[in-house]
Amino acid sequence: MSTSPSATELRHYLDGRWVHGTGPAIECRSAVDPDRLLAVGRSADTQQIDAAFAAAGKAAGGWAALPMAERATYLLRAADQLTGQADTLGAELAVEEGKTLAEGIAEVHRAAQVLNYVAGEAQREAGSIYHSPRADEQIIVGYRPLGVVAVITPFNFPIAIPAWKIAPALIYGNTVVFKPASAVPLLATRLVQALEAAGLPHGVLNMVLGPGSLGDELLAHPRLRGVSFTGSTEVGRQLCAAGAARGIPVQAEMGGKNAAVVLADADLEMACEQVLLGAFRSAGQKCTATSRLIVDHRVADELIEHLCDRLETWVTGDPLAADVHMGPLIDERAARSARDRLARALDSGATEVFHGTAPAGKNFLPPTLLEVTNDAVGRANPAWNEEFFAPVLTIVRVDGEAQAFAAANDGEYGLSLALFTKDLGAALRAQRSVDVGILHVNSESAGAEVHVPFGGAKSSGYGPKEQGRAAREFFTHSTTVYLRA
Ligand code: UN1
Repeated sequence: MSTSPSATELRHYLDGRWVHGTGPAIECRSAVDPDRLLAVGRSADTQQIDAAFAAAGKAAGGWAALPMAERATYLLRAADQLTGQADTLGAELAVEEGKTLAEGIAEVHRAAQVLNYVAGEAQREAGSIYHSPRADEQIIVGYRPLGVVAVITPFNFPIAIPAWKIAPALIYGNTVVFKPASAVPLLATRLVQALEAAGLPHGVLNMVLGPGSLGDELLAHPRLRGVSFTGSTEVGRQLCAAGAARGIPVQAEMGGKNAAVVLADADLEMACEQVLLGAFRSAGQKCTATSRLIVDHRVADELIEHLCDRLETWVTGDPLAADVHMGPLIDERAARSARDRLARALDSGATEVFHGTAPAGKNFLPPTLLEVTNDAVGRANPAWNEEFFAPVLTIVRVDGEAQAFAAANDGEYGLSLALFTKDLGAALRAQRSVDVGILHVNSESAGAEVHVPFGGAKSSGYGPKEQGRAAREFFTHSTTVYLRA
């Protein structure tokens, strides 16, 4: 094990100060080379979590009282900071998380774009006015912040997801206790630093670092008024239960097992390119990644041949290298779990259609195509119904649109569907019959624009959607005012 002398010191951000942790030791290793220690420190302990909530509680009144346009200025300045540093931070992100440099830089720009969009809320409508049945009265609906909210984020978008939760929390007047995934404290720290450099008042945003178990402590804190979480369905469900037990709203974005449906009339070349991006960019580690390919049997052989040809040239390796398409998984545990699931899938009857190459590093997995049958045996295969969060795509052949949509609806998740067809009618029928929060027609299953709702159906999501105006639903409560004058 090499302990780099340049390992950064991990610190928590409490009431506008960077402080050392007083809990158990924590560390951050590069996804690319787990022997490379990037940062070390100590977890936040119970008293520090308390201090984070106390600071957020103290700052809440003053922050909520500011005009929204003033709150927006902090977000705008932070966005400028991130844009100016996008190349450096993108490279740091690639080393920490393992996605390619291009994806890392794009993610930093996306975080800035989120901050800019959310800041614009100060120029949008603030509520609604209704007619009253009584003379001299109108009914006004306005929005108030929840108070102190917790933001708990996953490893796979180390700066974009924190930005898309923290920015709306702040703009609507909440104060925040932020706990990023333990694997990616560096980019989380960069976001907090950008907001600090923007002059954010002390206590408005606080960050505590540590293992997942800190989440339970946040949920138990008496000052907590709401939680926004993205991560696994298992953890999400626990947070939902804990929130419900206390009567606190929880917004949870959880797992996915997203399909690309390729109908017989689709543009196969385009479908092939989009399926590749959806399944293998970020090594399949997106809740929106394509992990099922449901293809009409009339075009299946041709599409699969196309995919195999393209995967022959798909380079897995150092995410900082220019010609690389895909980096490693986040850590050894993730890689081990994906390998175990793959082995179980093959044992349960899945056929391996393609097995790519990958460097020997512990966290690397090659792109893999599997096929299962369109029957009860195929449906029971883990490759069909479990989220691998890895570069594995499971193919099933179907006969026509109705079978395709039924296959897409099979299972507990309902986040995103990518449909490939030239038939507008088929697109509209998909919207009416497939239970997903996001439907892409002729584009990959991943990707989210900042100004429209994001989130899933069934077990993929709980509580109001994120992004766009939808974010207001979660981060505020409404007051209905009967105004007679
Ligand atoms: C995207 O598809 O670009 O955790 C965003 C995730 C999702 C975000 C996906 N919440 O992967």
